[in-house]
Parts: sequence; C-alpha cells; structure tokens
Amino acid sequence: MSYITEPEHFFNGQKGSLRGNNVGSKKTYLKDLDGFFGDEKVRDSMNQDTLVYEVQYYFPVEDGREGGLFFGITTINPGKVGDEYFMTKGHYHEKRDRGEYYWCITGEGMLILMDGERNCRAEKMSPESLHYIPGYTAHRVVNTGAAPLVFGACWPADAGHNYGEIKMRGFSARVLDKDHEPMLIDE
Ligand code: PAN
Ligand code: ZN
Repeated sequence: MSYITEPEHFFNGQKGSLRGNNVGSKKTYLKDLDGFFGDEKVRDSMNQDTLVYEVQYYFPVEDGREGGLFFGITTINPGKVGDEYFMTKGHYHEKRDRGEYYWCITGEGMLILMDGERNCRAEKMSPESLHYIPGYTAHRVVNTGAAPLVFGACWPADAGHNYGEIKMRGFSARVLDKDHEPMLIDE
C-alpha cells in the first residue's frame, strides 16, 4: 500500500534552527575548550559560562550504523579569545576514511582542513557555500564575523569523532585577527 506523509523534520533556511522529533542539542562553553585555543591564559581569564557554539542534531539511526547518515546544524557565536576567533574543537573522524559535507547557512567564517601530514588550508565560508571534507582530514570551523555563523553538516553514522589528537597536537595553523583581517597563521 503506497501513501504520502508530511516531512518529519524542518530547518529554518535563514537561522538554521532544526525542529522535529528526536532533535538533540549539545552546547559547548568556554569551560569545555581548555587546551583548544592558542592562548590558554586568556581563555581561562574569561567568563567560563560563555556559550561558544551549539549543535542541533538528528540521528535517525543508532551511532555507528554502517550506511546511515547523521545531520547537524552548528551555530558558532561571534567572539574571540585574544586574537583567535571562536571556533569548534575540530576533529578527525574515528573511522579516518569517512568524509562529510558542510554548507554555510548564515554568517562568515572559515573551514580549516588538515590532512594526515598536518598540511592546513582554509576555505572561506559565506551563505550558500558548500564544502566537501574528504576522508583522513581534520576539520574545524572559525567564526570570523560579527554575527553568529550557522552551518549544516551531514556525515556517516559510523564516522565517530576523535578529539584527543586535536586537543593534544592542535591544528598546524590558526585563524587569527590581524588588524581586523582574518589570517591563516602557521603554528
Ligand atoms: C559536525 C561537528 C560540529 C561541532 O557536526 O561535530 O560542527 O564541531 P566539533 O565536533 O569539532 O566540536 C561534524 O563535523 N560532525 O562530524
Ligand atoms: Zn566531522
């Protein structure tokens, strides 16, 4: 028997926000980002309850299911730790070969991509920009604007996240505010 249904999920095309059943949310505050910014002293001196970014997500299958896909909308608030813009932690996928799509909904920023040899490049993000993240590539988003940066993401349900390596060794370059210009600076 064939039938028509209403969609189960919606996302707002201007603000990104996701609604529907089983939508979860994870908030990351400055207190959760110990060791991720270049100037730990400055990060430590700031209000630790500052919300840096929030991910709204929808996981239609269980974590780790081969062939499944996950969906998320990330909102990074504007702000800086010293001269370093607010950003996501960044990660490799636990299953290294798994790729991902990001697309920018609103705001301005950069996607930092680092390959297995620690070579970094950054792609500019602006509304409607689409970014393919290949496997074996660490990825982090930086908000370089004065407004929230909102982007969508779609990744394999069995990708997993490896944050430990980034916490320990970081990316080999950072996006810093140099005279009001975002620059990709090698460490
Ligand atoms: C994204 C990220 C999200 C938050 O959904 O998880 O933007 O960034 P961090 O996970 O680096 O804190 C994704 O890349 N999933 O694979
Ligand atoms: Zn990812």
